[in-house]
Amino acid sequence: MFQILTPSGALNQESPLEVEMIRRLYRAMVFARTYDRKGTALQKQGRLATYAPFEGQEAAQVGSAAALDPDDWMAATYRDGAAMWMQGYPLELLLAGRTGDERGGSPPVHVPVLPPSITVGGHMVHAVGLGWAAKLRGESRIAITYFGDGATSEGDFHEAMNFAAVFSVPCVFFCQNNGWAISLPREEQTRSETIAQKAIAYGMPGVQIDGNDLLAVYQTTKEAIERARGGEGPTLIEAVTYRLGPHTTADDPGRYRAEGLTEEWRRRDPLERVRLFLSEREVWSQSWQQQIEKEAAEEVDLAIERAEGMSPLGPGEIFDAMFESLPPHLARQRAEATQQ
Ligand SMILES: Cc1ncc(C[n+]2csc(CCOP(=O)(O)OP(=O)(O)O)c2C)c(N)n1
Repeated sequence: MFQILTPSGALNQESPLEVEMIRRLYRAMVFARTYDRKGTALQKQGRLATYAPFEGQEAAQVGSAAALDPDDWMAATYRDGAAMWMQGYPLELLLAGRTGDERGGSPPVHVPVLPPSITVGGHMVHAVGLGWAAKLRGESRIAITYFGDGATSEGDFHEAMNFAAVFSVPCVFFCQNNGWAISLPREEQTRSETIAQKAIAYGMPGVQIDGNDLLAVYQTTKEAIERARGGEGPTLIEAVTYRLGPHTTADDPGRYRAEGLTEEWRRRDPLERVRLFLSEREVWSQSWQQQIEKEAAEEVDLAIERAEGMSPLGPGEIFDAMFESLPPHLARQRAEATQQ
């Protein structure tokens, strides 16, 4: 498994990033964790319908998204808020989506990110379509798709991987192997020893990396993006990580996994090793930490305010996002729903 930054903050090899950039990405991870914890709290207060926390997966999401160009496409899941935010998806829309508000799924047109996919694996074929379209149009943008270990058991994974390899589509398949698909452990998901080795069957490179290592994630994703942009086709990255929290706010992981395992992974916290690295170089301090945590909390609170300040939807509007013109039975239901 490829690793650059060890859990104790030491380098196995030269860093692909300057210290100042690592500091910026650390700040982004602090921001992501703040957002994530507030997401869970909001759900518990009944202000979100459901929330899927990504605590423990910040390096995988922030490190990979940092390697993208601003117009590269992203198709991700309900657990990928940090990656989506890094690529420009407005936080207030991520939050609004979690209340069930359809407007949360319509980012501004200049944001190259699809709404989060709840359908496991379904968005992977969309990412391949976006990458293929970019290639046919002679554009230099690539597509990245994020998915979990469980998604690799879906037919969509096979179709997306095969099509991307056959047509040399500029696409990066980024699997966050976080150990579990709800309560199903990765070992019961597939007989393959690794997720990365599945790439061999499709005829593309596959690489397994320490997904809690910001630098390994950044470097590997950067190389995969460069391959894709250079016309060399797709890559599968397996970022080995761990979901420290529950699957969603409706889940109790105590029923299917040992607390000791989670504690073990807490010692491999993706933020802590970067903090140690920065501290060693004297570019981290307690006061800076407090300052960035405060700034993150303020920014997230503002997004919450904006999301909660959106005008309420009328009963007819749930019919409006799917069809250009409503089929007759839905038109009838819409009329009924909107009758005073
Ligand atoms: C097609 C489909 N089947 C089942 C579900 C129910 N479901 C939601 S999340 C999930 C597990 C997904 O696990 P994984 O792909 O490893 O991602 P993770 O949630 O761990 O990030 C399942 C089975 C769904 N949303 N979509």
